Amino acid sequence: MSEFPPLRNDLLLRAARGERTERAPVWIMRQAGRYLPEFRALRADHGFFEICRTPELATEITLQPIRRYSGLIDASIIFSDILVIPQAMGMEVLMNPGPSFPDPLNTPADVAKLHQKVDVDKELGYVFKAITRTRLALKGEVPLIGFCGAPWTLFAYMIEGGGSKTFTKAKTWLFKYPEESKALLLRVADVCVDFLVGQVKAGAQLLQVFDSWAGELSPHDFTLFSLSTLKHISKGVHEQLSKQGISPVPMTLFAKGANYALDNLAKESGYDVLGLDWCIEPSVARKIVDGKVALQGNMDPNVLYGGRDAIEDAVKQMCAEFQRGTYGQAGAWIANLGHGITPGVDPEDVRWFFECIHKYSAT
Ligand code: 1CP
Repeated sequence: MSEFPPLRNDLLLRAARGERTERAPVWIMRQAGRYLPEFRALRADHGFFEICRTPELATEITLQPIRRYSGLIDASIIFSDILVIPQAMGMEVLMNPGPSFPDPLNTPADVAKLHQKVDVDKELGYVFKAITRTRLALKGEVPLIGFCGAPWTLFAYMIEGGGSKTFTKAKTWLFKYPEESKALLLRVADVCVDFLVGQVKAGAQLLQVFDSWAGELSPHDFTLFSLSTLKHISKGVHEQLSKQGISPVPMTLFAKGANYALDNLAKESGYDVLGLDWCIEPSVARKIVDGKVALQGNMDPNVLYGGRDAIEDAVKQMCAEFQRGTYGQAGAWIANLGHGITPGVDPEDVRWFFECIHKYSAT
């Protein structure tokens, strides 16, 4: 492992470990992205996956929001995509402008087309290089988050061949081929474990798993098809790190739309932080998780289109709700949006969001 400069802002890591902090650490999902003119300028000259695969470019883009919002932002997240795992398993993925798979998995027989074993150092070593490079370039200003997609969300892309409104193809697999589906989900989960462990070895200081399509499943099917693989990941990462004598890092699960599962996730998923979307009141979430985990979230990203007053009101409300709790580790909160930031937002309104979090979350 490389030697890295000492961390100067550990708010995120303290909150993730359940500590109540002097103010809420804040970052934004998809903070390096199309709403930033400096991102669009660089992206104009380079393909999406070209950036992901070129450590210099991935580092540069990861640092863009850190430079722009220096002193206001408390975490960086490595620039990459959840779809690098299907690529590592042997699938072709294009970005035009959303993700598309020319050759998706139509039936269980197509699983034979995937690589039998995935050597993450060989297939995803470019992410590890980008992480080490970024961690050095950050000079300890803020911690660096590594991430991957959750098996169910990746499975859905691999079968649908892109985004979907109905998830008909992926769900056909679940209900027509449940055993084959579970086997594929587990294969993806094993790659997730190796990939996340590699990211920690490369320098990631917290890991987030994105189950963006969790809310498409019924509570029963989430338990059956997603939860077991999410647990497999948290357990596998902890076991592998401990076997290799490496200290564990906090893990966050963002299971969008799965607020019905919060109780279960807090009790037995093995994650330190649960990300919330905006469809649950923070005070209700606090009560459900009862101090067992820290929470992250959850302003509706669209409030950022509403102007300064709307942003200030929403942040004030969110801070009051997250901090009202009297349950266990009530103050362990990482401020964020309830999903990724969208392309049309004014970067100066994002600055205002950060400033409001600093002001209203101070205890
Ligand atoms: O052309 C472009 O520049 C594409 C825009 C873009 C960007 C900036 C995509 C395509 N991915 C990303 C980066 C990205 N994706 C990050 C970078 C780090 C950061 O947060 O700053 C991260 C964490 C992701 C994760 C990701 N990719 C998720 C999970 C989070 C979420 O938003 O739910 C998902 C679902 C994807 C798939 C994906 N990649 C890109 C798009 C437009 C999508 C979603 C498409 C869809 O709705 O199906």
